[in-house]
Amino acid sequence: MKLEQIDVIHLRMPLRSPFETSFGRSLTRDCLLIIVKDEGIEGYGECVADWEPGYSSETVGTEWHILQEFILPTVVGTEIAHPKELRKTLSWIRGHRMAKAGLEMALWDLYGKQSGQSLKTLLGGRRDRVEVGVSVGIQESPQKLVQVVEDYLQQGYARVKLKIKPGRDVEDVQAVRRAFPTLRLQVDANSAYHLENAFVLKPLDALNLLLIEQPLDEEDLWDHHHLQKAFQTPLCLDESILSLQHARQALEIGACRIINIKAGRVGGLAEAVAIHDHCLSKGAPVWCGGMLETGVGRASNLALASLPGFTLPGDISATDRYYEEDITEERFVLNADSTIDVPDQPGLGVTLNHQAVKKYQMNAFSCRNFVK
Ligand code: NPQ
Ligand code: MG
Repeated sequence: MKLEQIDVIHLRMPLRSPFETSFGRSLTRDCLLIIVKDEGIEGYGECVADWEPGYSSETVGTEWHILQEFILPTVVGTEIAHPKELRKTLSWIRGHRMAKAGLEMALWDLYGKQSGQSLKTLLGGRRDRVEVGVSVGIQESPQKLVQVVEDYLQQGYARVKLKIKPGRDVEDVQAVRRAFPTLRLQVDANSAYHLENAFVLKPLDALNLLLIEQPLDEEDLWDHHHLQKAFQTPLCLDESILSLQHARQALEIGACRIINIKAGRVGGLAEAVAIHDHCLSKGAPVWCGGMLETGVGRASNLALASLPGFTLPGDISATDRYYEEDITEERFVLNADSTIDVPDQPGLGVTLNHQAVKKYQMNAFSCRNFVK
């Protein structure tokens, strides 16, 4: 692949309903759409950084800066034989995994289109459809939460994740558990607790949850070990796991028993597959996290989740969970058995709705190779 031109487009998409987590309430979702061009073929990638640094220190602003000043000048005009090569080419740039992952996704899409293979095939995926669940934001009351969950169950979701925060935890989860005694249920605190106050969550241990996701700070790996010792329910790490090394160390010290894999958070699909392979060899379940992706990132998540070690349902909901209109022509729909079909066309298997891209575009820049 010769990367003759790379475009970066900052998009701001309206959410169908506000999404509240322990770090705030969102009415819109930002992302960077990355388009690589080689001999008339385009590859699409999505950088999942948000406008605000609530989930991660990486934002639209920081990733825009790193892409424009460092990542794109490093790769534009160069020959890249395979997307897996990108990691080494960019290793001199510290951090900024979401920007690197966004570009890498575009290279996987381009490589798949040029070689006539789907991303699923390229990554070693086995399934044609993957089990999915829905992530439910914090609501105004436990009663309202039960209603919202019931609505998602009626739509066909068979696994539900509840967002929790201090003051809105045990009571909310108990209400949902009472209403749906056999529902596959899990919770996500997005780093909102410290070891000192996390024991208020102890009653969750009696609610037969699949897992408790990221209760403590991203950097508190050792405190997660202390907490896991005190809980029967498996802890699952999300924000803490930025690489294969982190995943290996977290499992070794017993900081968690399950890992949430997001390609954006760990620097790309190649690293995500490496974490998957390691966890599979250690018998640790993994599942595919979600970042409110557009159809571009959603297609990538579906391909990743089709690998054999993804044994728990992913946070890969149908398009209409988040967006009335998407930037891809394809919309992803929920099957009756709480699965979504994995795209099987070359690359990501999606086409852009250029009108929608224009509509949601905030800003854009191009990086071109002028040397012939
Ligand atoms: C998580 N995702 O697992 C993330 C959190 C997250 C599906 O729960 C805007 C608003 C951007 C909310 C990015 C899910 C977000 C957001 C990530 C939530 O932790
Ligand atoms: Mg999470």
